[in-house]
Amino acid sequence: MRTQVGIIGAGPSGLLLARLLHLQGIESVIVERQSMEHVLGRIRAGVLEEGMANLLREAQVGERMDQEGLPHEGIHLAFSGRMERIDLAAHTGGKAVMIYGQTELTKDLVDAHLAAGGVIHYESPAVFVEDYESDQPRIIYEQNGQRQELICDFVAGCDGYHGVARQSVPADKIRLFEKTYPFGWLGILSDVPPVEEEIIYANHERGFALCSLRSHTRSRYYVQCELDDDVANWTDDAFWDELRRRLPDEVSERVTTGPRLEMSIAPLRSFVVEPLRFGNMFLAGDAGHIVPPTGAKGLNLAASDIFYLSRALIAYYSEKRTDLLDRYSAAALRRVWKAVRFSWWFTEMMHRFEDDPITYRLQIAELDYLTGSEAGRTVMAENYVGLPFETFE
Ligand code: RFL
Ligand code: PHB
Repeated sequence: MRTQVGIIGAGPSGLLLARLLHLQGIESVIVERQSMEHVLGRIRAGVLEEGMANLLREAQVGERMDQEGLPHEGIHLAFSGRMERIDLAAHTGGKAVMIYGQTELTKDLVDAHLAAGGVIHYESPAVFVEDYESDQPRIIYEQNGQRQELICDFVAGCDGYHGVARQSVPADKIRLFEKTYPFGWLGILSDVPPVEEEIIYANHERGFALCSLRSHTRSRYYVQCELDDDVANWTDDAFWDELRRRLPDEVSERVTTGPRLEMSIAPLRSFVVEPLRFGNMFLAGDAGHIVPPTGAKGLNLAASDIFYLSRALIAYYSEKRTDLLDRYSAAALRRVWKAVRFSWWFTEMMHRFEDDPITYRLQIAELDYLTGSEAGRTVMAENYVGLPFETFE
């Protein structure tokens, strides 16, 4: 089989790229390891920056997001029994974030792409990318137990942290930067009204907690847990008790509990690959970088990579320009590193690290300073709503 752009992975990165290319008449084929049901059943991110929301509108998949999504102009930081609201809009000239689940967004992308005749091969794991330095790179994948080849002009490795695109590159051609954190997040999804309309990030001596939501009737909560913890150790009641203990009293009293729709544990890591381009193969999204979820940047970084990559590929096919392809890696990474830094800083400020009383006192002093200063609030707000995409044309 032959196509212009071969895409590995039907997560948000791969689908958004396919959609933006399709709208410019550029052909792609996506190969995805999992089934469609599996991909659409994953519960992940929920906060979209304005830049990402705009890119989804450009990809003509913003309709349901605009109808059902909840624009948020503020977040709360809870610490020392207090709650401080950061007014995102007031500190960023009116910017907001959009609450809309990655699960819904992925469904919208799949529906639009298939309706437009797009090709996605599910249950077709890529095993290797060959000849990516040549002008005919090939994705080797499996389908129904048979080895298949997809010959392309370009390969987009949108295959997440465990993907094969990155692993097709010899170790001496790639630099990996990685930091793991000594804890995870235990998350619950439940059809109960959220305790607060806006997201709460809570620092507590027992550990971090997060109150988020998907709608007015569906809540998403997290508590920091041990890395080796297991969902099987947690009853619903144990989760709700632990969550309530970590919130200020006034908030804790208002938590509505209910049965889980889903419960899972996610590890936390910071990870960056340099560069993001290898000949005619490009990495985008989680294939190229991971951030801890504090700050909600992972999905948004996937979108900013695709912003740069789609423009670079479109300039190549429409004007035979190669300069944007040459600049992709540096432009994407510049924004990636700033979000990696923000996510690391926010993580360090909010989580419990061992039994070190000075760390906790320093965190509280930092939160007190940050929320008591206009400059501090602005730093938080402008990072949270998302730094601007660079001009890339
Ligand atoms: P994805 O979504 O992981 O998609 C990659 C796709 O590639 C497929 N794949 C392969 N396909 C073919 N052949 C192979 N060999 C393949 N290997 C892998 C996979 O099956 C998958 O379908 O990466 P993408 O598209 O780059 O999107 C990135 C986002 O999914 C990710 O950044 C966020 O979900 C991260 N993240 C969060 N980000 C936020 O911005 N806010 C959040 O609140 C947030 N919460 C989360 C998260 C990630 C989580 N994970 C990964 C456990 C919560 C969780 C639990
Ligand atoms: C979520 O709603 O899943 C969520 C929100 C904010 C975060 C992380 C996750 O920082």
